[in-house]
Amino acid sequence: MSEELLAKAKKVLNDNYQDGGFTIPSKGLYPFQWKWDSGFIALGFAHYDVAKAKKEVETILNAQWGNGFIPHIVFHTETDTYFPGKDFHESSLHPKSSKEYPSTGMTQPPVFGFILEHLYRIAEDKNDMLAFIEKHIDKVFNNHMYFYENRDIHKEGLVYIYHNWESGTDNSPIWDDIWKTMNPPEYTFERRDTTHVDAAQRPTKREYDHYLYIIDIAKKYNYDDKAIAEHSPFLVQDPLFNTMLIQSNASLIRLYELLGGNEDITALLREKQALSISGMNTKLFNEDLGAYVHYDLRQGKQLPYICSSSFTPLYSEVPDAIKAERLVSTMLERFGGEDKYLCASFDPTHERFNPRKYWRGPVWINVNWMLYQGLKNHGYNELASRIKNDSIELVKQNGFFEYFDARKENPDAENSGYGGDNFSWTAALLIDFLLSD
Ligand code: 2M8
Repeated sequence: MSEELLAKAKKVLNDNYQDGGFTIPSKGLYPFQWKWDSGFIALGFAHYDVAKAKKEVETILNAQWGNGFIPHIVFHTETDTYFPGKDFHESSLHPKSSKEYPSTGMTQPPVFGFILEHLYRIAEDKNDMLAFIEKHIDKVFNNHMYFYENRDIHKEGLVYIYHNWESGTDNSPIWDDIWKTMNPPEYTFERRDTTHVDAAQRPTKREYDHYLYIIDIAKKYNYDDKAIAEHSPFLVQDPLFNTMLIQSNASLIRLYELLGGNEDITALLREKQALSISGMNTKLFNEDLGAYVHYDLRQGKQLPYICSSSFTPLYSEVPDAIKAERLVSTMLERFGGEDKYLCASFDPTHERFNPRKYWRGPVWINVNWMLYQGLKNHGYNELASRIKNDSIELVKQNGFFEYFDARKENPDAENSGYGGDNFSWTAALLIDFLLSD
């Protein structure tokens, strides 16, 4: 059975791979290269096609800007099946943007540090992979420095995101509080996502108005980080984003040590790492909720909601044993009922939970993969296995969907897989779940 599932997963990835040396997340719905998708996709390929794994990483890193920034979408091809495309984003407004690769002017979570380390773990030919890592690691380091130099405005080790699309968790109910502080114009545009996926599973038109308006503000300042920090109505420190930076820092330190030399770089990374870990614990941990939460820099306060990002610091050295225990009990209490698959993307006990709508409730395989790694690292082997088995089960029963209903008995639909079908990171991470311990 596993063999069959594995073969299907490889077929999804192979079919989504493009001539330009990158992999689309899903046909029609997402026709370009996305930053954090491409990290997870490379991990899947690493198990059976090392050349494609390397190419995926190389291609996105080629699109890096002169200031170390790596964009969230690289528009490799001309297609109008996606909105908003390159003409709306206009990355060329930024003086250091890539001349060769049109992209967005926003980013996504920093995956590549830990992805490079996983590529090394999986590689049979370690020397060959180390040579690849040596060639690319400085680009990833420069990306981290971009974050610390431009987006850590209070020098507390926590970097901001200025758009919900930067979080990766696009329409999370967390952002509803921010939308209440804004009143964007009604844009006229043609939605393309809802021609591929049932509108009930996607953000609303009014939410899209907010998304576009924040981009318009950033464009007004030519995507200048300082101006964005001053003027963007959305300015948030996200526990998932910062965790991924921290976990990637740790990987970079280990990889630089393996390569030898580089003492200045590792010393700098260690200094940033210590600051980031303490920032996470002092500013983003919410004692009452027993979880990490988002911090709204505009309003100067925590956004007190629990979502799957709240538990992802487990995938890092951020929580000590006491906080890790607290996170696990919060997760089990609110998200872990016997009638549910782990791990819903938003608090199932909250009124804003929606089991079918994208990042407002469904289970996502990439978050599950990070939670699995984190729980294992902190010694919660049983819970880690439950998350892994739930992920495999959801894919086995429903197919390689983008997201899944967390309810084991689903009264609303026969198939509990939602969003895009033949979705790349679902396939890629399933391959890793099946082939790694
Ligand atoms: C979703 O986001 C894009 C915008 O980036 C969209 O809705 O058009 C998110 O799930 C994001 O995390 C993901 O990287 C992207 C591609 O899979 O799709």
